Order: sequence, then structure tokens, then C-alpha cells
Amino acid sequence: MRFFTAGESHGKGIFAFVDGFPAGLKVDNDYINKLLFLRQGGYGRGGRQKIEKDQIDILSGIRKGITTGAPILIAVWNKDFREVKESFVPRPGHSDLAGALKYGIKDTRFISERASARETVGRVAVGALCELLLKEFQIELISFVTEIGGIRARIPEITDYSDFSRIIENSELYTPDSEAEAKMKEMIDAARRKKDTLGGVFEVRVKGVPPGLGSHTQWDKKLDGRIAQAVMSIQAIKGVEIGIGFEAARRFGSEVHDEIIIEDGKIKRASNRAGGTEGGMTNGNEIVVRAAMKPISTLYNPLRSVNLESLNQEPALVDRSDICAVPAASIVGRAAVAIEVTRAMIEKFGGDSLSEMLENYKNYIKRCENIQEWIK
Ligand code: EPS
Repeated sequence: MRFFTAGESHGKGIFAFVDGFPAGLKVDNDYINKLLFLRQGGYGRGGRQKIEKDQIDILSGIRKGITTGAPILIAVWNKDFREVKESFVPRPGHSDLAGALKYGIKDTRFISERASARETVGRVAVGALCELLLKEFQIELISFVTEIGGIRARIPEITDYSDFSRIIENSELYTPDSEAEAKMKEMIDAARRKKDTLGGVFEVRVKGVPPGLGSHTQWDKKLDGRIAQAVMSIQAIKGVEIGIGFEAARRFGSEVHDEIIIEDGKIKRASNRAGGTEGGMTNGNEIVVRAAMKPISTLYNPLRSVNLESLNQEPALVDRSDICAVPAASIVGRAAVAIEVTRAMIEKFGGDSLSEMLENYKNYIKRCENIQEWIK
């Protein structure tokens, strides 16, 4: 399975094109629209989200609500479709200057219209479609905000994803710690008053993943690497870690690796510091991914920049923007991980139809459970 997005922030719409998606999946449009709705939300968002009401329009690949195996084309039409005013003063931190140099264009709108995080509408639509497929294999995902502007949330033990999702969706910052949330909101208000922006950290988890997705045999088949690339490619993401991530570098090996134990005749792990991947493959444990988002680069109190026409020192472009978009990014991160896990599932279990995949999956799980017979 592969996918691409197209579309500009103030163009006609955002489009997602998915090729190689298995046939036979019943598509719940409401589920996809719900994730698009969550992507639009979160305390600290700017004025644009009051204009848009992101909903999918399926243009191909789905008949009578069921995937046909043909390419799927999804459109989300922009309500704020308009010709944006040209701009010659790049924002530090945005794609403006690097893109202007690369493409030899002074009007940075030629760059920023496509670089805009509005593109993530397409990724969330594809991610939600992938989640519907993963549900058929009892694979579930959640994401939540763990940190904003240096304020950290306490994360409880998460057993039931549905219960936890309800807590997250009732929080304006998609975080489970209401005390921390209140402080985060104060920080966002302070940033708004200072005409500044704030970043943070979010976490994505995946439960019910079978062992053996991805492969140790080649660099570009390693699932941890693929997940890192998918998440790092989200606008404004500057760091990605899996499991205990950077913390592993500060501990002894005995405090990092997850012991292998036998319980009721089943092989289990005593902990999950690896975050569900070893050797570039899933090990059957929960996948845990965290990502660091930098503050949005459009500042109402702009940093110094240079006018690309006059070469005069000028304040950077000031435009409508978000103060904090970490909750929205957590939904995009969830989509990015769902897409990579789905691609790996299709690779492992054959992707023409859902029924064929399910048969192969059940057979493989049975073999894994009967480990002495399976591993010879
Ligand atoms: C976004 C819509 C955009 C931006 C944001 C993402 O709306 P507008 O530019 O019309 O205000 O708020 O884009 C960026 C963060 C960016 O870097 O360009 C959205 O729908 O997510």
C-alpha cells in the first residue's frame, strides 16, 4: 500500500490517493470524519478551524461503502478557498526561505501554501481508513498530549483504550492529567498575550500488534525506522522516540532490555521499554512512539527576516495562525503510525482482500502460539 496527498492550504481542497488498499473493508465514513474533527480541535488553535468543517468526499475505490481494491481517492474540500496575497518575507522556522532558494521563487506563498500543516487533513483521512482495517485484526490506536511548553502531564497506566479515548476526547488539550491541562492552558494564554507560540510532546500507542511486522533484513524494511520517518515528516516535528527512547542512552543495559519470561506456557516480556519493536520488527508488545513538536513558526510578534525583493531587513510575515497545535498533531501522529502499521500488515499477510489477510493472519497467530512446533 502506498499513498500520496495533494492540495494547498487555500486551494480547492486536500486530496489523498491510496493505492494497494485491500478489497472488502466496510468503510465507516463517520469514523474518518470523527478523526478529522479531532484534528481540527484543541485549545490554542487559530481562526481557520472556525471556517472549516473537514469531511471526506470519497471519489473512487469504494462501492456501496466497501473497498474494491482499486485506488481510493479522498477529497476534503476547503471552505477558505481563495487567492492568498503574495509574501516576500520568509518566516524563520517555516519552509519559506529554504523553498524559495530551492525553487528560485521570491513569493514564498508558492512554497508555504503546500508546506502548510493543512496537508495533514489528507494523512488523517488515510490514517483513519487504515484504523478501520486494523480494527478487523483487533489492533487499536490511541494518542494523547504528554507535554506543552515544558509542562508535563502524569500519564496513568492505560489498559482500556476506549475508556482512555473518552478521557482524551473530553480534554481540550487531549491530555489525561486535568491539573497539568489547566497549567498548559495558562501557558497557551500567556503565549497568546505575548504574541508567541508553544510546542510540546505527544504519544501514540498501538495495541494488539502481532510480532514480526517489518524486518531486520534491510534498513528500509525496519518498522521502527519507517514509523520514525512517517512521524518526523509531520510539519513542525523535531524529534521522535520509540519506547524509552533517549532515556535508554542514560541507563545500564540491565535497566533497558525487557526480560523474556514464560507465563501459563506463553512467552511474555517483563516490561516494555523497547516500545514494541526489536531489530526493526514488532515483538508483540504495545508500540509506543513519542514526538516533539516545535512551536508554530508564524509569530504575531515576528522575528527578524529579510525581504527577498528588496533585501532589506524586515520583520517576518505575520499571518493568521495557531498559538499551539500539539493536540492536533497528536491526531496526525496517530494517523502516521496507523498507516505504517497497516502497510506492514499488508506486506506480511497479503493485501488483495481483507478475507485473505484475515485467513493468513489467523494461521500465523496460531503458529506463533504453538511456538515449539513453529520455531524449528
Ligand atoms: C491549518 C490551516 C492553516 C494554518 C495551519 C494549519 O490555516 P490558515 O493558514 O488559513 O490560518 O492554521 O498551517 C500551519 C501551521 C502552517 O504552518 O502553515 C490546518 O487546517 O491544520
